Amino acid sequence: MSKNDRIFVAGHRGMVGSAIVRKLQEQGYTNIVTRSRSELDLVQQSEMKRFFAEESIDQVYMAAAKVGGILANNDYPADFIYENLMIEANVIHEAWRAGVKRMLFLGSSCIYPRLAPQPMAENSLLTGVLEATNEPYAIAKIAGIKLCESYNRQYGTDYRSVMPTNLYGPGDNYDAQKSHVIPGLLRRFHEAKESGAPEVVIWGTGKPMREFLYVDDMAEACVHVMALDAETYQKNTQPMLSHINVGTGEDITIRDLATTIGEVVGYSGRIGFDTSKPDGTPRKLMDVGRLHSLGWYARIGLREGLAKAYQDFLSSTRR
Ligand code: GFB
Repeated sequence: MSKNDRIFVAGHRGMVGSAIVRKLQEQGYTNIVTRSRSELDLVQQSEMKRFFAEESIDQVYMAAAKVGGILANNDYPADFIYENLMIEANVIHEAWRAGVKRMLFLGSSCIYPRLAPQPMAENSLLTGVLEATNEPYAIAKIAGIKLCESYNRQYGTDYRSVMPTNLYGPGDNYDAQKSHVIPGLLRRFHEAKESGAPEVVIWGTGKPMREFLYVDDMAEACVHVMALDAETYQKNTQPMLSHINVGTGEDITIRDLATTIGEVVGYSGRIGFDTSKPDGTPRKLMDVGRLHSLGWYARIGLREGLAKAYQDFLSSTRR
């Protein structure tokens, strides 16, 4: 792999894709190819075929996906499974057809069984029942891993997969309903501070535990994994268990997360709980041993990351 490779970052306008583009530029990669949705619809196979035939791409980062928080996953299951399956199948198949040798597919920690032993190791995949609120999304992401592995086994490609824990940071979706917990709570605590509201109500019981990774750390892990030589990647994975977890190895209750967000935002009122909303998986802490043995560790702590994310939220309200 060379710094002059033509690298297609699919989903470069999203939180993760834009962080990967920033990280590649920072590390001296000079030939990054991006397309907006209006220029290239990844759901359309014919468009993907034309794109790869014309562009001579060497590497692909698959950061394009339909994503959302617990309620969005629960409310729009058809969109989540259809769009993600189509994007993965089109990008992976057409990249292979055009001779792309190396790819990085990005999945999610929700691929693991709802009650997987904690921390969740890569070999927990397909050992139990998935969490109901995001099963369609998880099935699509599992299909993405299996697409990569199948093309590797049958055609000798070098398609890798990383499974990030819950991500947050600049470029997040701050929608009150459809977002993940951190952007949703940054908005709610900020608005409560501004209006002087005595209480912020968070969803569920506050008892579930989650692990959070700042998106710039995730981008750095992605570039690190892609830059490994093929022998090292293969030595640390297995042909049919080829994905690598990405996380911090530490988790926190949603209640403590809310308290920390309140402190970062500067809100001093009460926290209430709306238990009519789902809790989702009780816990999903990543086993990051495989990644550590490959030489990568997370660097940005939660409080530091939340402070940066809050600044991004504030500037998004001015954009
Ligand atoms: O971030 P979140 O939607 O992702 O929710 P999941 C995490 C936890 O925070 C759940 C609670 O227990 C929520 O009930 N929570 C409390 C809130 N207040 C809020 C709020 O205002 N907004 C949100 N969104 N949650 C998603 C999956 O699950 O995680 C996706 O649905 C994906 O498939 C993603 O894997 C990373 O961790 O529960």
